[in-house]
Amino acid sequence: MNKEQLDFHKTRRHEFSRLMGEDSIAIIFGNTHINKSYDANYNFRQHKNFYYLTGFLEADSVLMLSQNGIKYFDYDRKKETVSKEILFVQEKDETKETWTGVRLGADKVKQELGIADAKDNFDLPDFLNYNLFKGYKRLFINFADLISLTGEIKEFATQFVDGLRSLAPSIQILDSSFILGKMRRRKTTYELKLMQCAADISANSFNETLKKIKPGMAEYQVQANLEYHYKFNGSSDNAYPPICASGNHANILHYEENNDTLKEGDLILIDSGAEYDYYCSDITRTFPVSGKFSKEQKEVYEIVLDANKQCIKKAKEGVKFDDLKNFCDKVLAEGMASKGILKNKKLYKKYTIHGVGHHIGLDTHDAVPYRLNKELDDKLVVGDVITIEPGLYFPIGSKDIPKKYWGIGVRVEDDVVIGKNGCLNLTKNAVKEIDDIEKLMAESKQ
Ligand SMILES: [Mn+2]
Repeated sequence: MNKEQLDFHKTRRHEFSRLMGEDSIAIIFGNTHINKSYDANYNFRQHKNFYYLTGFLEADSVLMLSQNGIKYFDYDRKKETVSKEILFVQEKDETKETWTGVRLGADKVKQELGIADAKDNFDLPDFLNYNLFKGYKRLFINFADLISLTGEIKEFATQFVDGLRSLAPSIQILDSSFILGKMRRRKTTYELKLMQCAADISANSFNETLKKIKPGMAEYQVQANLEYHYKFNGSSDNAYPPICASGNHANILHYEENNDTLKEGDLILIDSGAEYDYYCSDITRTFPVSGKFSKEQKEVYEIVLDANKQCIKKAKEGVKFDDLKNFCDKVLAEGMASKGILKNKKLYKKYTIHGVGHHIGLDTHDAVPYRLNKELDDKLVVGDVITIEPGLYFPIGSKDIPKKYWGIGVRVEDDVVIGKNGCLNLTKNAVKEIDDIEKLMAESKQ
């Protein structure tokens, strides 16, 4: 881990401890393995909040934090010790490491992760039973994740949950997610660099994939092209399952089957993003399968692209997320009316369906609180990263829409960083102008 990353996680731990306040302690469980079938597990992915605080990628780890310090009897040093941060990790084990990979071990935590103290994770139950709850008023814990723990950590956690009952009258037990969500909302310079990497990998992969699209291809082959470029360029995972929705499938917002065949004259809507160092990107582009938009497809696309560009222009500090959504709907509704697609403007919501966007960061739909929250109203602030993704959807059978538009679904989505006087578009390299799309597709056919 380089110094910049070490400093980032360190400042996150300090800030979290500060926000918890005095007389508080936090126990944050990392992820454990999730079984796929029989003796095979899913690929291990660290819990995002745990990652945010530590940068540590091993399973079965637990972080303890307290501003006042955590008192415990250290049997190695044979004296009472106080520590503001302790990481519990898997113990070193030659046999197990031969099968499942090298473990960092408690001895190297300070040097590698910059966390002051470390213990083997089997020390945890003792720690919880005998040393922990002396003089604390508040315990912060990631409750929702506690339930899904597996393996050895599940045993510790079960004992711990049992113990909570006897603690409950004397200590306030709180979920750690809210404070962490608030912290995760504003991205630091370090995080924005990683998000730009994720966005660049995705944008370039979209441009490369665009060149391969042609009638007769399977949607999963479009997906394979994207994923090849993600992985090849250093992405560790998809940010979410890619949506490669041709024709009328584009009108199902979370279509993930990707098993149909691309047909001449149809559009294909691709909503996908690479993850880079656990940070997500989220792009949607809509391309003509044959390389040229039809007249009707072009009309719909132009309205959506216009809304995308106008909203990006408007997004800056102080603008309310809800106002941005209303503005977006207005542009879409007026666009539909002016082109004679929708006569009764009042019905626009049936065809715009979703909001203008969402926060993005370590999660695609970033786990941050906003909207309808008195403490944090929905005004955008510097360092927010949001998606802007207007769409129009005309499924086959849409009553209020002329038949020639049926089966068209268009969305254009970018990821932007909110600044004081405007925003920075992280995904601007993914082509979205009609001329650029058609030109790239024509070039690739020569
Ligand atoms: Mn999105």
